[in-house]
Amino acid sequence: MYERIGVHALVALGANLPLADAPPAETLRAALKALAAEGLSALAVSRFYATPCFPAGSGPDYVNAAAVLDAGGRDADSILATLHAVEAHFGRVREKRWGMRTLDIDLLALGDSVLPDPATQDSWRALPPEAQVRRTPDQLILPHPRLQDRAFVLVPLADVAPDWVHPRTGQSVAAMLAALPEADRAEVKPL
Ligand code: PH2
Ligand code: MG
Ligand code: MG
Repeated sequence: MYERIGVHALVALGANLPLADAPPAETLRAALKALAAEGLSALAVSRFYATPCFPAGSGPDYVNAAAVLDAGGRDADSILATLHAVEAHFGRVREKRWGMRTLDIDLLALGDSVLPDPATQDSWRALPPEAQVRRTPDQLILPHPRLQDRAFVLVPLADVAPDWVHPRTGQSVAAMLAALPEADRAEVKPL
């Protein structure tokens, strides 16, 4: 397993509903502790940001953050299972896609892995916006197919992994962020 030593998992965290009395930012901090307790320690954590809900008008503002986790040699399915377990612990009920949530943790990338294969990643990444609403992948796609589109993901990610390079496009996080409209970036505000 020597080849996996040092592989990092990039994750996005988000919440737009309080959990019991805890506001979203508190839930994100607790989730990072829970991930560490499950063997996924954060090597770096971004600032926390207030972001308008996407799609616009579909709910309260989110708090979003990103982290670099030490993957500890684990594969993507194992990491994903832990992310889902931590989401469940913090009250996430997986019902409505893009609905409101007390905690969402998305696996954005695992080193330079491309899953399930390059052609499939490319086709999901290239999906036009209308089709993105209608179609949901039934398997894990890495890097996350919408990574390059969303300021609420890229602004926090640029705090912790500006030099990570997308294995299919060759673009760094900093370059993907610079390619977004300034209006999108301006909506993502540090707490
Ligand atoms: N997550 C979603 C849907 N919409 N909007 C913002 N601002 N931040 C999110 O993390 C987010 C969203 C689905 O996971
Ligand atoms: Mg999610
Ligand atoms: Mg999400």
